[in-house]
Amino acid sequence: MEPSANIDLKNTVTKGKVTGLWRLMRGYHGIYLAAIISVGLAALSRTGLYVLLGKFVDEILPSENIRQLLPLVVIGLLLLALLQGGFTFLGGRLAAKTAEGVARRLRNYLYNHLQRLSFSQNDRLQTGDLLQRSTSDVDTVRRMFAEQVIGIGRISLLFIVNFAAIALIDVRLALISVAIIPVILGISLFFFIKVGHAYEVFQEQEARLSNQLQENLTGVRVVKAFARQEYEKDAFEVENEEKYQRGRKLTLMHATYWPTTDVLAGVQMILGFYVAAVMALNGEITVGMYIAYAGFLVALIWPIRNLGRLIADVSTGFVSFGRIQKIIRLDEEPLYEGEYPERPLRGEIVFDQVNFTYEGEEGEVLHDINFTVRPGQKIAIMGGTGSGKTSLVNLLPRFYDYSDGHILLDGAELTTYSRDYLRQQIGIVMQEPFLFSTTIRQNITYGLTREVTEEEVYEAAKAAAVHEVILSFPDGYDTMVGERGVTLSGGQKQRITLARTILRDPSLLILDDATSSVDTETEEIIRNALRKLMQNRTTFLIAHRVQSVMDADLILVLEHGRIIQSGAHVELVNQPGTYRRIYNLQSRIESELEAELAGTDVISHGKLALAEPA
Ligand code: DGT
Ligand code: MG
Repeated sequence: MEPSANIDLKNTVTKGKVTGLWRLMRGYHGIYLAAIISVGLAALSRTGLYVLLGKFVDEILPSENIRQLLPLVVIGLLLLALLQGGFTFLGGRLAAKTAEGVARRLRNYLYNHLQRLSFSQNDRLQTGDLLQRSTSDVDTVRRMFAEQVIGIGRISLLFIVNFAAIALIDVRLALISVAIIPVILGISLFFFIKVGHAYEVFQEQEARLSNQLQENLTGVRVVKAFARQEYEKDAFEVENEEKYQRGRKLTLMHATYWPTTDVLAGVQMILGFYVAAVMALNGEITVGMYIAYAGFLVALIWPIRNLGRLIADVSTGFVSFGRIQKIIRLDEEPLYEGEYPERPLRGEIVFDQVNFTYEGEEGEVLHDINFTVRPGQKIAIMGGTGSGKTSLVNLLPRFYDYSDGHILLDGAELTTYSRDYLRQQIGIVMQEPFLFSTTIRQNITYGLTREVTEEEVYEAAKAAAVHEVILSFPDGYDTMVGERGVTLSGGQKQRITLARTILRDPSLLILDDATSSVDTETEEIIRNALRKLMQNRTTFLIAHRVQSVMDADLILVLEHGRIIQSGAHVELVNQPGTYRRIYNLQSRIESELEAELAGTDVISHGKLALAEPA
């Protein structure tokens, strides 16, 4: 039976590293044990082969039945050789099965886990780092099971079996045969730990280099615009030189290690052969024993040189596993915890002395926010950059939870609703539009839980004033977006994400600067189309143009996380304050612009001149 690909790792592998790895192997323990037993049997078969060879020389060769026995011996030797090969193969297969299974488990888990991290956790993580941990670190753990642990098992078993076989011939000979081995092992351990460090700095440099390359490729327009090609080329050469130096050092270390241990292993072998030969001459051991001994000795010494490498690699496997554990330990956002009412949201919202601070940061981003929204109302939020507009609306789908005060949604505290429900009910057009590298249609229908007709998709696109644009692309709605497709302008992206949200037909709508990248005329079209959509639907609208917010039921003006003004347009323009100032400024620019376009020369005074007078 295949062990399950998905297990909940959260509560199992976050303990110690050894317990973690052990539990990660759930379902594979038997398979891995079988792998190690196979490897042991392979070692025994090899030893058996030399035992038989020794017996052949000592007992069968001198016997009178040599002619009858010879075929049997040959068959026996062949069989043992086959067994050795077969068991080695089986051990490798079983170890690989375990390694691949464990790696698949880790990858599956990490993928799901990363998707479920809370927003605040995501803010702190770096994409590159996460990628590294879910690919290269997982691979290091995979290799630990596929190659290193099984390799250490193989070498240890070979050592034990062959040492025992030599000891059965003669204990003194056995001791002499391993005299230099502690030295070889010591050097090997020392070397591979050093190599491990050198490899690490080499890898770091490689990462730096590819980072630089990637940044230069994505930022190639900026590099060219600032005529910095030469500078970037030099900077790259410096880093590349560093990588060359580190790579050379690494190669040099290897070039020293293998010949050194070759000599030491050679000395050990000569020592063994010499002592055994003397013993054979003195009649202490037979010629057959000598031949068998030669076979045992080779299997005892050569693999030892690799043991240090395997042990050092296992330690990097542990480091990688520790890095993965750190990610697994991060808390997931409990998406389904809380109420999931059957009915859609009505959209009545009360903010009552709400304060908000980003987790792990100093300083409140929102202070003492109070306002009330009746179902179906339109609330506009204005305010300078960084004043907290996005932070405020992000509280509603519970991307972040407020620190103090209350938010009542349809009469119940916001935090009693499940996040899943809120995100199904609330449609949000985010400030930074994001599209996936797939077709425009799939981008618009993304995340829908119901079937939609082609007609509905078109309607949504029309409401977002992007239908015509999409039709002008060669493949229409099937046009690919991103690197292998069309490159969209900021405003086009924004309108496609707007269509995506419109199609979801949410009970509560949030438009975070949803028309910031479109021209005034297109904005006007969108505004008219949205008017129908916003009817009877509570809508939050973040905008910078007074034109967009004028007809809102309630306008909130934010400054440094506080509401400094609130009310309808008529109230606000009739009181001194930020709103009136913005209103006057924007009206003036607009009328001057209109005058300019009409050809009247009223602009020549001062800074506001938008064009050279004719
Ligand atoms: P905008 O979009 O430039 O017009 O500005 P707002 O009004 O949407 O500002 P907002 O809410 O994005 O930022 C308010 C403050 O909160 C600002 O000091 C930056 C900080 N902030 C925004 N997003 C995050 C976040 O995800 N994590 C942390 N720690 N701070 C954030
Ligand atoms: Mg914002």
